Amino acid sequence: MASSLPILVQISSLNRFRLFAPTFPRDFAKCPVSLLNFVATNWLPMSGSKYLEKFDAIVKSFSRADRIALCHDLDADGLSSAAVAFNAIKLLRGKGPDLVITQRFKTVQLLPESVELLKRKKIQKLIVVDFALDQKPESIAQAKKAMGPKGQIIVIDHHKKYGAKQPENVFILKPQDFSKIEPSRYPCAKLSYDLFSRHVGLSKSSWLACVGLIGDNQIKKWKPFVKSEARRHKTGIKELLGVMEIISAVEVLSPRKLASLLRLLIKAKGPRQVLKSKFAKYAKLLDGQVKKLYRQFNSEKEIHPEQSLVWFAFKSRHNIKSAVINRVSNRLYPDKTVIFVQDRGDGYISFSARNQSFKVKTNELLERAVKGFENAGAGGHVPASAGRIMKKDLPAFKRRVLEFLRGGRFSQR
Ligand SMILES: [Mn+2]
Repeated sequence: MASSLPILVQISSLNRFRLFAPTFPRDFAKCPVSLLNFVATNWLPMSGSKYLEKFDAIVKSFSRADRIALCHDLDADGLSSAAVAFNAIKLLRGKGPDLVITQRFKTVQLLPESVELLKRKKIQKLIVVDFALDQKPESIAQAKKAMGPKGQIIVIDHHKKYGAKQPENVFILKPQDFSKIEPSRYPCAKLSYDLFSRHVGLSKSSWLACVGLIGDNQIKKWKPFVKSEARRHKTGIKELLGVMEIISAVEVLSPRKLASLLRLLIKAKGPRQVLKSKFAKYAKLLDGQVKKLYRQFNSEKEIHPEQSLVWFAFKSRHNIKSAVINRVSNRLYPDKTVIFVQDRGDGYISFSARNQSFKVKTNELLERAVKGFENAGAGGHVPASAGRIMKKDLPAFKRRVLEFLRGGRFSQR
């Protein structure tokens, strides 16, 4: 529960100190406190608790008069994070965000119309959850420009760190800053829940944190939390999983309805309200398509033993690959790199990669494999990542992936 957070912080700041101690005089205990303070504030990077203190200060400053916007990723963790953050802001200042931005498609940048909205709605504080806006510094600059000199951006995210320097009035908070938990194992819905729980009682939203971490494939890591919060809400893992599947299905089959689904998640008292809603039919629809693609995978997959790689290319109009690749990678090939390559018939190829063993950094593999390609992008977590290239670059992309994996690049440990 939330109370575990301060302990984590203590452990992580202790470790930082231990790392640093060998370069310090042996009997540093005898050093004047002022010298220690000087070293801590001037030589060391911001310590874990400093990051949390900064988060606390920002959150405490939220007032009714502020114009606040919330922007989020489109998957189950992204929507759950947004619902948790929405409810937290409402508790903090007696009023939810003034604007919720559910973008047209999944991306780590703010689309031009989103930037325009910030301007038109006179937003002063933008909160972004579950995507690495630091991957797009130009997006940060555009948002800052739209909000004016006093505009503030807060990013709560659990992807890898991209930008080294944070511009003024931009605060990017990731688990890496204050916790030893590998960031992909700390889904943003749980992260947001833990962070905002430092200020408001969020137990009514804890089931949403569970939905998010199930969406990001982290139920094993957080089993005690999920079990206790399921009990609190008189529900079970099966129902939480059902909500996750509904969000994923709407994301794939009808992304334009995500904004309305988010409003339901914010209002709902528990999973049952979502399972009974008009959105439930999408999960059934998607399930049929997933089963079909799973069969196609089994007959058409390519195994590359030298690279410990399973490669599968297919055509589909819907962005269905995440739902299937998770199943394949968890159930059949947890030890291998699995890559799905999807042709949606729009001149682009989108792809996903998984490696549940953490032996290959799939995010860095994909980022390198698209480098220099026109209109291309890639990113994500060590065990789960994705991206897009133009169709003409597919042969070169595949050649690079095979070469990188054969050479053992992007391997860990
Ligand atoms: Mn996430």
